Amino acid sequence: TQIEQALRNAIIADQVDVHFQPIVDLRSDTVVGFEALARWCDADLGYVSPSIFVPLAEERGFIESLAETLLRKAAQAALSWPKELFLSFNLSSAQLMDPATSSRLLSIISQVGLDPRRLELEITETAVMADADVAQKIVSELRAAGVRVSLDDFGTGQSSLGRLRDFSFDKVKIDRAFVSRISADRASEHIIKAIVSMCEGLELEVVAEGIEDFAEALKLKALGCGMGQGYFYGKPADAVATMRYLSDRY
Ligand code: G
Ligand code: G
Ligand code: MN
Ligand code: NA
Repeated sequence: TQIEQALRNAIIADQVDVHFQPIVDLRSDTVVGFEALARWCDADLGYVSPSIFVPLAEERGFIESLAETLLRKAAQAALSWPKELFLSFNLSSAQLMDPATSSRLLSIISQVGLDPRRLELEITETAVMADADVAQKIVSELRAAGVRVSLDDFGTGQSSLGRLRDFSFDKVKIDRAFVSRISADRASEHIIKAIVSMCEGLELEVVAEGIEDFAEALKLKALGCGMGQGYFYGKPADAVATMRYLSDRY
């Protein structure tokens, strides 16, 4: 198809870019890391969302080369940030089904020179479910190397609390569906409160995604949520704008 060919060309021509969105410690209001988000704007097709082209790349078997390009770029950008900031990178389902993923990712960051302890990988439950044994092996290999792993989009999809028991994660990212409704309905507030309390017991860090205004930020702090991310703190921006964002703050 046209989009598939265009994406292949864009990967070869190094035209798929990576943007960064700040993740903030809500207790101190300081930036602690950035999530890398793939961005592709084609000359003919215009802006194409990663929710379209990531699944396409998986389906057509070139997610590996796409992910490698993106991680390399993201890790390179992270080298120029203050060194305590982490880089959070999304893993796709296909990557979590491939036993070679952990060594591949570790070799990329080692080539670039990024400390594995500064890398965090975001995985969704849907991705874990495809082949739980392989996913578990990948996660434990990465964690053994010092990489942290977070469970993304928590609370949506077929969330099973058993997953939190059987898998070793470092962090849970509460899906923005709950955050966006925190001011409107009490149910979302109770659910977030329960997730925060459960994560305290399990010694997992919690990030609230999709914080869009001050009122939401205040509410999440009051609920004891440790970290936040969303347009209120910063929209995804390219590497140059990200450096500017950081130099305004540090
Ligand atoms: O940035 P945006 O909201 O458009 O992202 C849409 C979806 O694409 C999100 O679910 C996000 O996690 C996913 N996504 C963005 N960048 C990447 C990437 O580099 N790899 C993978 N696997 N998913 C990504
Ligand atoms: O699935 P994942 O959590 O990785 O998706 C991240 C996506 O959420 C990114 O594409 C990003 O553009 C989007 N996003 C981040 N912050 C906000 C926000 O405050 N509001 C909305 N609507 N989307 C956000
Ligand atoms: Mn994510
Ligand atoms: Na998410």
